[in-house]
This record gives sequence, C-alpha cells and structure tokens, in this order.
Amino acid sequence: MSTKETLISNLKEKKASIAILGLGYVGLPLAVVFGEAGFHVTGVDPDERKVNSLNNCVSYIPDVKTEAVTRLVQSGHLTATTDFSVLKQMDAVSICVPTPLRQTGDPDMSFIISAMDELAKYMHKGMVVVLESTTYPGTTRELLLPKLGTDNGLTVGEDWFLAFSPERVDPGREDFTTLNTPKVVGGITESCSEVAAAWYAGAIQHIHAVSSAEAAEMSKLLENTFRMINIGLVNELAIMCERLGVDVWEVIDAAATKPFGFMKFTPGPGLGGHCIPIDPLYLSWKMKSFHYNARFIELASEINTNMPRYVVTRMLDAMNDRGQILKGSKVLVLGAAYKPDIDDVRESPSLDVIGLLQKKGAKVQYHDPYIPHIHHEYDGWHMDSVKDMMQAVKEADAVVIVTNHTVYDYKAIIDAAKFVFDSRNATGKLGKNSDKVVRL
Ligand code: SAJ
Repeated sequence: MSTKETLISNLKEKKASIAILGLGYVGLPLAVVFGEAGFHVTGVDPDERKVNSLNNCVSYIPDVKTEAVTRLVQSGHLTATTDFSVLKQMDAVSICVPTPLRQTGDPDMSFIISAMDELAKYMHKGMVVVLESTTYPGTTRELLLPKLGTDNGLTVGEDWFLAFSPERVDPGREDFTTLNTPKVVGGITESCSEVAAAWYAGAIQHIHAVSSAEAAEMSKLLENTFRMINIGLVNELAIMCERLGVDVWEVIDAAATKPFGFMKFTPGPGLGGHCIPIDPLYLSWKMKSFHYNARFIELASEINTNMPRYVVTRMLDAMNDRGQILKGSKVLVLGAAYKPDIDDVRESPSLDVIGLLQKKGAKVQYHDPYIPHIHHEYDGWHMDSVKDMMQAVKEADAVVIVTNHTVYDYKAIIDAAKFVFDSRNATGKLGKNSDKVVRL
C-alpha cells in the first residue's frame, strides 16, 4: 500500500495517533470530538495550566463538559502535554492556535509560526497536518508547506499531506457544535484533500471538501467578512436614520418581515470578539500585496470602528438637550462583554466607550454580571464591576447600555435611572416610549 493508502486506512480504523496543537476554545472541543469518535488524542499546549487541568480531568472551556474530559482521560483517549516532541509519534496533527491582529492592524502570525517551528522538528513520512486557525489566503501553501515539508525533504501529497479546515466554533452555542457543524476541508493537492477529509470524516458529521487550501481559507474569510460588512451597513443605516429622524429599529424590524432575500443585522456600539472585527482584515491585508484595495472591508471596518465614538457623541447631544453636561457627570456603562450573555471582553466596544467617556471628563463606572474586572490592554487602565448595579443606576447621571445582557431588568433600570442611552435597543418599546431613554 502507498503512504496515502496506509494513512487513510489507519485513520478510518482509528489506529492513527492524533495531536491537537493549541487547546483553546477551538482545539479542546476538537480534541474531545476526535476522542469520542475513538481516536487516541494527544493535546499539546505550552500552557501548563491547561495541560494539568485536562490531565486532572477538569475542563476550562465552558462548551466542554468536565465529564467528557474525565471519560476520555480515564479511557486513555485523551492526554495532554507541553512536550512537543510527542509529535514524532503522531500520524495526524491539527493546528488550532490564535491569529490575532497586532496593534498596527497587521496579522499576528507568531502563534502559527511558533507551532510550525516546533512541528517542523518532528515531521516524518506518513503524516497529515491540518491548519484550523483563521488566516489570510495562501498561508498554508506559502508558510506551512515549505517549513514542514520541503525543508524536511518530504514531498507533499505523497510522503505527507497538508490541508486547511476553518474552525467554526461559536462559543456558547449549543445547537451547532464542533460535532455537527459542517466542516470545509481543502488540501494543497487532491490527495491532501482526500486524506484530510477522510480523517475529519471519522469524527465530524458533515465534511465539505474543496479543491485547494486557498479555497478553504477564503471560504472562512467570506463567512465572517459577510457578517462584518452587513453589521457595518446597519450601523451606517443607524447614522442615516438619526439624521432623517427615522427609528432605525422600526425600519430593520420592518425589513426583516421579508421572508426571503434579507438577513437581519442590528446596529450597535461597534464590533467585538476575536473573529468578526479581525478576520476580514487578514483578507484586506493580503490583498494589499496584490495592490488591490478591499474597499468594502476597509469602509465597513471604518464605520464599525467609529461606532463607540458615535455612541459617545450621541450621548453628549442627548445630555445637552436635557441641560446636562457630560464632563464631571457620573456615567454607568452596562455591559463589558462584546456580546450578550458571555464573559468574553476581547475587542469589546465597551472598552472604547469607557475610554472615550473618561477622555470627555465623565466619572465612569461599569457593571457586567459576567466580567468582574476589566483591564484595557493598550490604554492600561483597570476597573472593577460595581457590586450593587441598581444602586449605581440610581446614583448615575447617565446610564449607557452597551451590552444587552438578558439578565438585566430593563424596566427597573429605566425606572431608577435619570437618563439612559440605549445603544442596543435593549429597552425596546419601553425605551421608545420613555422620555428618560434615547436609543441609537
Ligand atoms: N454584532 C452587531 N450586530 C449584529 C451582530 C453582531 O453589532 O447584527 C456585533 C456583536 O455585538 C459583537 C460582534 O458584532 O460585538 C460579533 O458578533 P457575532 O454575533 O458575529 O459573534 P462572534 O464574534 O462570536 O462570531 C461568531 C462567529 N463564529 C465563527 O467565526 C466560527 C461568527 O461566524 C458566527 O456567525 C457568530 O459567532 C454567530 O452567529 O453567533
């Protein structure tokens, strides 16, 4: 049998040894899905806390139950280590490391490069490597192929196999998980696609194979660029409706009654999270090397990035209309997380709103039931969530709703507050009909 046939056979019979590089919100669920499918999985991560937690049968990812980790560790289907040298015994390796942006707005490839540099030491004939981290089109072929294969004298598609398969993990979502979300897989060569698809098909319910790694990389960027641009569209619509004296929320709800050809997005204080504001910029960055300006992405990113400032400007105007000045006022920001009912503050527009309010001279406090403390990575300030939210609402000169957590009692907030700026339409009809509330 050829190297490919032997590897596919071992993958299909679950005899192949699997490694997952990076045990975060993507890697750990993937490791569990492979383990539960019957593979023997080794999780590799430089973070000893993660490794020790898993080997002690404790999950640190809310979407992964500790019971699942316990079952897999005790049955020998899951183990974790910080020692990358285990890779020399591995047949299949999936790379699930972060791909953030630098402060300059350029891609930060450092996590992929350090994982690749370690893996390159242990590459051998008969391996399949799949990159899952969202990145610019061409990364798999331009970065991983030479470093992992060519430099090791291995011929891709014959001695070893290389593919890209975008992660589609939406933390907190229960209807679509790693197991049942369709998985796109695209290889450097046709046989690479075949091997990677055969591997993933052994654990994930729906595999959609494409002809190249670039097609797979680009499909992920389309998914999230689609979202970012449409959010930018409704954010600009909010700005236009305010100028026109039209209720943007009413307009969007009306458009959403169209049962076809429309998808509802809602305006807000800006774009947070580790995917939507970041992934499209990987594409526009790459296109610069082709001297092509990705205008939709640049424009939408500009609009979304400006929304925190727009919210503060609208607050200034609304308080001015009520004879209040922002400078010296006590302002309570409700919500630090980047979207409702989660504890993730990465890229959250709340941080920008707080910073801008402080720069205007407001005395700012915040409350978030999921985030007890925030630290602004770039501006360096720290803040604790207020303990008694309703007392803080009463004492504030203005309350601004930035994250519409469902746990909040918006009627009680309106009753207790002097003034509310609602950037999420969290107060709905109550807010629309209250003279204490101004909505985006
Ligand atoms: N946002 C708006 N208006 C909207 C939708 C979102 O302002 O209409 C804001 C959110 O408040 C947040 C940011 O955009 O600050 C991103 O929100 P999101 O709903 O896109 O949530 P994410 O960042 O968790 O995106 C993830 C993505 N999942 C993956 O990349 C695998 C995205 O592709 C999913 O579509 C999204 O979850 C989802 O649908 O929940």
